[in-house]
Amino acid sequence: MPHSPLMLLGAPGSPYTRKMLAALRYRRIPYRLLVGSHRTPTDLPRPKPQLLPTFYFTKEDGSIEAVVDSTPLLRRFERDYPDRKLVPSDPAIAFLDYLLEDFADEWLTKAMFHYRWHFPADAEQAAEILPRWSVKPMTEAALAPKALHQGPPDLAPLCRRLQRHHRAPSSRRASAVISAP
Ligand SMILES: N[C@@H](CCC(=O)N[C@@H](CS)C(=O)NCC(=O)O)C(=O)O
Repeated sequence: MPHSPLMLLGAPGSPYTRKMLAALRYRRIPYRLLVGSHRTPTDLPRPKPQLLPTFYFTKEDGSIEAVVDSTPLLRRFERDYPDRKLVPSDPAIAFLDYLLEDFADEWLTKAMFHYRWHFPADAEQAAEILPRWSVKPMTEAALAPKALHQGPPDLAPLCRRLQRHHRAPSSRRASAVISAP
């Protein structure tokens, strides 16, 4: 049985963090969420690749291991925690469960990001809220929407990525598919 509570680094705006928090809550696995990103200074080890959420497990020798990737992590929890399992015991239904999980894990985020950034009111709200959740603590002045678009050092890559996302033809094609009736 792993150490309790489980410790994870994540952000409320990260769909994979939300996925894992939902699973932990359903399974009633105690956890401690450190809100931040890998740009937040900590003494914790860095995983490869540096993704959110990152879980920290204490190994037998007392050292801490940083682990990412929600799908194998969910399976690890199936193995490590006996109660309220997510994967059905019937092998055929378990296969369907894996299929649905993989589909949602790989593709549902596309719809989520579409609805986060496609409509101007949503995009404005996201641009206002997300940096507060994912970047190291900053002053209100540095976080002001104007500063967000001009790009202070930590936010500039995020702004550039968002601008690319809006202009890319493939993203326009994906938007049409996602929002098709
Ligand atoms: N396959 C990973 C994906 C995790 C992931 O993409 N997390 C995003 C945040 S929701 C991230 O850390 N992105 C940072 C980046 O791409 O540099 C999982 O299932 O946990």
